[in-house]
Amino acid sequence: MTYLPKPRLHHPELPTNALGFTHRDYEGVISTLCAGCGHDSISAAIVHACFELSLQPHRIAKLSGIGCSSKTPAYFLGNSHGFNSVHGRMPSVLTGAYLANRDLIYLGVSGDGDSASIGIGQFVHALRRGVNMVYIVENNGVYGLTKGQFSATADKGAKSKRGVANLDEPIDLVGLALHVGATFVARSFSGDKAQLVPLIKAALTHKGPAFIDCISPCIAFNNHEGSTKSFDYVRAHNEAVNVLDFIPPREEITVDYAPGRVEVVTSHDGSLLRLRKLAGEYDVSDREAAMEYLAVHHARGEITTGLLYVALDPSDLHDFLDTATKPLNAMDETELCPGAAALDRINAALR
Ligand SMILES: Cc1ncc(C[n+]2csc(CCOP(=O)(O)OP(=O)(O)O)c2C)c(N)n1
Ligand code: SF4
Ligand SMILES: [Mg+2]
Repeated sequence: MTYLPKPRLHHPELPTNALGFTHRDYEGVISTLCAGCGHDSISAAIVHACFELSLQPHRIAKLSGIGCSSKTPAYFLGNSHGFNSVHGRMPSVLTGAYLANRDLIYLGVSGDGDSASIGIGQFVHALRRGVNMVYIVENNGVYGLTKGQFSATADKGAKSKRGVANLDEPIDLVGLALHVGATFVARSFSGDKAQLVPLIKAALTHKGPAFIDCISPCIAFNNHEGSTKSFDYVRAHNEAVNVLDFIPPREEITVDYAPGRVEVVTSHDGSLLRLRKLAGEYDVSDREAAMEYLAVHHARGEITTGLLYVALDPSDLHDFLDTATKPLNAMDETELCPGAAALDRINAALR
C-alpha cells in the first residue's frame, strides 16, 4: 500500500507530556480518507487521548478489520504495534493477542459494517468474554469503502443519497454491548471532541471490555438530508447524559461541586472519572436502567451520548481463565513446555 509519511519537522515549542513526547509522536502517516470524514476526527481524538495519558506508544497494540474506519490505525500511533486483519475478524485476532500478552493496551478500531454486519458474531463474543480492550466502532451507517450501501446500523426509514429509504430495523451496538456484558459502554460523536477525548482516556484505563460507539458521518455517501448519521442530524438530536472529566492518578485532586450533581468513578489504575449529570435521574452503574433509557430516547428520535454504563468492579478474561501473568514471549522454554508431569496434572484436573 502506498502512503505519505508526515514530515519529521517539530516546532520547538510544541508541548510535551510526562514522557517528553509531543503530539506528533502519537500520529501516523497522512490520512487518505475524504477530507471532512468523521473518522479523521476520531483518529485525532485518539492521538490527543494517548498524548494526554502519556502512554508509551510501544505498549499499545491497535487492531482493525476492513473499511475506511479500519484503515485509520495507519493515521495514528505510528510507533505502536498494528495489525490490519480480515473484514469483521478484528475481535478474534485481538483476543488471541491479548491472551498471549496481557501487558499491552489493546485498541480495536472497526466500522459499523465490520462489526454490525459481517463481524457481529465476533463483536458480541469478544465483549461477553471480557477481553480487556477499547473497542471503537466508527459508525456512519454505511459501507463507506464500498461506496455507501446501508449497513445494519442504518435507521429504518433513513434515506440513501439517491433518496431510497432503508427498510430494515437498525441494530443498536450500544444496546447489544450492554446486553452481552461490556463493562464500559459509551456513545459519542466524531464532531464532539470535548466529549470523545475524556471517554477514550477513561476507556483506555478501564479494566475489561470498553466499548465506544462513535457516530462518524461519511461525507461522501451519508451526510445528506434524510440521513440520520449526518453532521446536521446528530447535532440536532444529540441527548448527552453526562459531561466528563478524566483525572489521571497521582495528580492533585481539587474538585468542588454540588452534592448529587457529580459522580466520581475510580478506575483500577487509580484514575478518576468525574461525571456531571445532565439527565437528572441517570445512574451510570445501572445496566438495566441504561438499556431502558436508551430505548425510551431512541423512540423519541434522540441519539443518547455520553458514558452510559460502567461496572464499578470490572474483571477480565485473564481473571476468568486464571492464566499466567507473564506474556508468552517473556517465558523461557521450560515455562512454555513444562513437561509430561505438568500436562498429566492439568489433564487430571479436567477429568
Ligand atoms: C470478507 C469480505 N467481505 C466483503 C468485503 C467488502 N467490503 C470491504 S469494506 C466493507 C464494508 C465497510 O464498511 P464499514 O465497516 O462500515 O466501514 P466504513 O468504510 O464505513 O468505515 C465491505 C463490505 C471484504 N473486504 N471482505
Ligand atoms: S467514503 Fe465515507 S467513510 Fe470513507 S473516507 Fe470517504 S467520507 Fe470517510
Ligand atoms: Mg461504515
